[in-house]
Amino acid sequence: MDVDRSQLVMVKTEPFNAETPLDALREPVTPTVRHYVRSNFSLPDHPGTLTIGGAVERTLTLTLDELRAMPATTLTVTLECAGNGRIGLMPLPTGEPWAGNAVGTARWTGVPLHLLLEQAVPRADGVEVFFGGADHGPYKGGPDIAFGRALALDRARDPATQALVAWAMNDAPLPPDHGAPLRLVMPGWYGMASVKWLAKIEVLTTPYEGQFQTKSYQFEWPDRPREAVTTIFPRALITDPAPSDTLPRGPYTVRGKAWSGTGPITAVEVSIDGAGEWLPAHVAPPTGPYAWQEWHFDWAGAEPGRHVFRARATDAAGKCQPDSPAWNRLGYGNNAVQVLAFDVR
Ligand SMILES: Nc1nc2c(c(=O)[nH]1)N[C@H]1C(S)=C(S)[C@@H](COP(=O)(O)O)O[C@H]1N2
Ligand SMILES: [Mo]
Repeated sequence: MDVDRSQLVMVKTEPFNAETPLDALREPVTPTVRHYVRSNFSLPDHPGTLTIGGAVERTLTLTLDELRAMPATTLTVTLECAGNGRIGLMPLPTGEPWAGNAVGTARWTGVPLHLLLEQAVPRADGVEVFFGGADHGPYKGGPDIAFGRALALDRARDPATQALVAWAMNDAPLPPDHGAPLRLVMPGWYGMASVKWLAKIEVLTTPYEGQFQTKSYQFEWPDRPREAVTTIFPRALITDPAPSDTLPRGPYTVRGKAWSGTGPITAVEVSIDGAGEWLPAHVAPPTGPYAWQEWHFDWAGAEPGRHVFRARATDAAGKCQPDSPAWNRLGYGNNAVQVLAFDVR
């Protein structure tokens, strides 16, 4: 299958990491070739089957055709990398220097995870479910390791989690960069939980302690105990104007997207030139439980010169965005309010 990487904003060529271009973020669903890519290793060969084993009554090995023949669900999901916005942290943590657009929304189609687990029948001593990717390589000068993540068994088997073993993205087979031929999609969680090139599901009787579970994707706060990275924090993104745009004098409609893993978004507010109060923007109703929402603000316009917009989102859980990022050693979860400068001429 061809890999078209020409329409992304490059962060690293190998392994390939790239952001969604801003104009693609104006669309309700991100076109596949413009959806950000985050990979820890080079593109792997996938065995072409999915094995479900470990602490189960029935070990299953399913072919792609068998998976495609099972009842499928389609869910529109906003995926964001936990490292998105890392370059806003000072001092700059190690890790990919993501600006702010390692986010995208796609329609994912696949088998609900709970149906697969029900077929395998987890044993009573199961505590977690491990998801193994086919990708691997030497990691940070150490030995060869593979990408893998685990979820609590109760969460993985709960239909309300709405996790999918997806075989289609935007109504077409998954492309190589997004996990062909199979991936997990864990709605509402930062992207690391959505294991690509999924080859193996294993019910575990003890907690998984691999690199990408207990060392990466941890908030290491300077002033309080570490926490695992899980659900996406609320964020409002301004998609129009673009940074450093020059706008004509007169009224202008500011537009953007807002999302949260504990959504829906209940309010977006805008601040202009830091003056006065935050003003309410119009927020569109959610199109699904895990998809971003569009918002806009009708602005009367301003005098010629440089101006600054800020936008902030509040979600159904009452979570809001901080004015400045909460620094953590590995640079995750920067959902500080965006500050966007532009000119009026
Ligand atoms: N097997 C595997 N799955 C993976 C990764 C990876 O490196 N290997 N990266 C994760 C991270 S950190 C993110 S943000 C998402 C990105 O998904 P995308 O490339 O389809 O946008 O994939 C996740 N799944
Ligand atoms: Mo990520």
